[in-house]
Amino acid sequence: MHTPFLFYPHRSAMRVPSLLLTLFFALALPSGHAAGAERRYEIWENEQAPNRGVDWSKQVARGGPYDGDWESWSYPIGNGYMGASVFGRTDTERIQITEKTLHTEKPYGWGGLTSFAEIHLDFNHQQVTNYRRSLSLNEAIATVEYESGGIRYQREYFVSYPDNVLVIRLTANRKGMLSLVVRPEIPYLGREDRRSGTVKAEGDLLTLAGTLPFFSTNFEGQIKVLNEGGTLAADADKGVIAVKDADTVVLIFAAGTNYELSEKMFSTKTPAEKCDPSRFPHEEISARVAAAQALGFGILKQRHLQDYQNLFGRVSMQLSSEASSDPTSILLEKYKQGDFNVWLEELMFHYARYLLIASSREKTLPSGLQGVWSQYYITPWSGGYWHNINVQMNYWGAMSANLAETFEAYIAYFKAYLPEARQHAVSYVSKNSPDKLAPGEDNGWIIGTGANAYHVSGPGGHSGPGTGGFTSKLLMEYYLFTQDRTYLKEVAYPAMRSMSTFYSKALVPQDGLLLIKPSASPEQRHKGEYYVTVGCTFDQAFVWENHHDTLVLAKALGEEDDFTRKIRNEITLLDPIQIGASGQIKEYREEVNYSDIGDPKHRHISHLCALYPGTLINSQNEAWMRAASKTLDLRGDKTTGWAMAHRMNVRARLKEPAKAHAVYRQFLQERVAPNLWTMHPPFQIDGNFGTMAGVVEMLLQSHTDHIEILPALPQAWLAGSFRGLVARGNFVVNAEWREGKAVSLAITSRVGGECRLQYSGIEKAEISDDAGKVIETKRGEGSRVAFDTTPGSTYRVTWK
Ligand code: FUC
Repeated sequence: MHTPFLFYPHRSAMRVPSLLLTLFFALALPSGHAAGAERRYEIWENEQAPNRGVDWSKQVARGGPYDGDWESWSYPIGNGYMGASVFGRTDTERIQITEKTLHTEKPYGWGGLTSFAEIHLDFNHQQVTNYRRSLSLNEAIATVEYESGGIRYQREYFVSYPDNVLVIRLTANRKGMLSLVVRPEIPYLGREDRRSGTVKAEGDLLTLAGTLPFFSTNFEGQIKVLNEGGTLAADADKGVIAVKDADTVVLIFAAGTNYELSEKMFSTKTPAEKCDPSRFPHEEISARVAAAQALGFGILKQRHLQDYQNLFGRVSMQLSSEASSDPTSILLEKYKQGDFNVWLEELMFHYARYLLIASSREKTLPSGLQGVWSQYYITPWSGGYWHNINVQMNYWGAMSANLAETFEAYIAYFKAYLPEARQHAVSYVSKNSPDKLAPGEDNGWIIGTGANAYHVSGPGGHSGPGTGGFTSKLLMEYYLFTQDRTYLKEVAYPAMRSMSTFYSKALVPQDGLLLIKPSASPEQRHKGEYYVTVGCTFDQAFVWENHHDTLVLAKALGEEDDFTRKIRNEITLLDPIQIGASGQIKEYREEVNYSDIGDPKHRHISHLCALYPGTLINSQNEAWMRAASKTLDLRGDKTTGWAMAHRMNVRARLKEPAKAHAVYRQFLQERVAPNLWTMHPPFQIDGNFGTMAGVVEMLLQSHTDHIEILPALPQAWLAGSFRGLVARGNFVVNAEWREGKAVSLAITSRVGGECRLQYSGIEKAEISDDAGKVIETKRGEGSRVAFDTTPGSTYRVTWK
């Protein structure tokens, strides 16, 4: 057992205005980089996405219907509130819309995401040449261009976050050549969930509106059709608008429901009482469409770019690669055949940053199992927030990839479900440790595995209450990365402390220790049944993590009381990590040899959560590190998408670059579709986000009390650079390396505090401040130095 690490000094963490930050980054660019010389990333094809329709006969993880063309070929755009999947077709274009709050009952009876709308654009362009469709990651804009009948047609699509609308602009290179029918559809009408709705066409407006009775969700979408030149004809009976002979057409689409994120959503037990049936989103959507129309296409696009690029432009990362000239599907196919083009490894990283921005923003709900994209009637696993790894993985890289704002969606969600999670704690304690229930007082909070916009489950079944610590870890990380003192006081410390309160009550004395009972390592089975036990590593380790983090935060706030003393004692009685006879980290206390209990190749590696995302297993304990490595060797990499992503992060923390890179390669070969969505299978976005975190973890680590540069750099990435990655303590790191060695390194301190760096040879380097003055540093153990920083200043390392 080692003592809690001392983390960063306390400083005010007021947000630094983005303009200033941009300036810091520009100034902090390592030599050899020119500002503005960013790489262009896009996914593209010179073929349309196929659209063969859905296959009802294929069940996908309790959801359906399956649509392989949507899953593999459509291009996703989104703004956190809604997502659109664009096919880029020339006969009939298909744009499938998802809005995060529209849920049906199934698959579990507590709600699941369901498709919101399909927008068809009938062009009837059958013969086309010079076709190209693309999704620019630098701009978050999808484009389609082609020629037909001697005319060149172009389309642009984006979903604006600031204006919360989908915008599509259609142009042709000759006036009066644009004719199409805009034909929206409410999907899955007439099915057993009894959703009702109509599509109305009037003037230049199409309105889709209806109700999904399960949660009394009233929904509405509006499409404004704005033509320059030509004519519009609304067909009220068919619910379509025909555009004839226009020069340019702009479509503005807004969507919404009467859902309101609040405590009531989770505490109300009668589903039909969750939304207010007397509230309709009509006026709000009309206002949004009107506001967007008033801005006009040019300004909408400018506002979209400004918003998006402020986030996406913060980071650059180049590995030893050159842009490929192959269409994405060919690049991927070649990679699968063994042409390991590093460009794809780099592109995937940036694509995940794109997807995170597109699926999770402040004031939206968090990114779900499929982000913000679901064409399904019943989305696999409800499209929900699965708290035994999936939703956490969605945010593992958010902070280090300089997108902490995207996690604000989860913080708001957390605040809304917290009262219900407190009820879950009361139920759990009443049932399992009734003598510890403190009526009317805080019994802590706990969340189980399944959750979504309308529901959070309590713990139990196949996953033990470690799911709570797994979740609170994210709340902790947000503080460690941002150093936001207000958040620390108002959210992080109360949340961590209250989770510790729950754990303190859930621990049961046994054999001189304190153990979680009942306890379960997520989804592991023994002899066909979920295996429920006492004190499995997953549960014990997350109690350790949460107690430890609570103590770190208490120290940051200068708090010390009976409760902190109590958990400081408890932490010594957890015995969370044990090494077994095969040299493995035991998953269970009662296990002797590896896989005595459970599936030896199980996708979950829950006992290694103590290494990633946890910190309990770290390089201060080499025996544990060796055992963790051995465990992974035994478990193997033949597994599902997100499970490979977890292995990649664990290998990075073990500083096993070759193995981390090997599992990333295998993931790219086996679990990626041509639109670069990643497959469990089916499509789950956690694999995209988990590997993004993995790439950062190979280049930069800061989970102990030092920032480590290039901790797990594989052979294939021997030269490269990154700019804008973030280390805990809110230090922005830029680095460039050649032949595996850093040649430049600059750290921008956002909030001040002591910066502690570890890198081979750094003790012999000079570190200078903004004025170019060499600063004093303190030598640490081995290749470590520490120095004080001033908020906003950049420190450059010069190798001697
Ligand atoms: C967890 C995983 C499954 C799947 C589901 C959504 O239960 O064990 O593999 O990812 O979440």
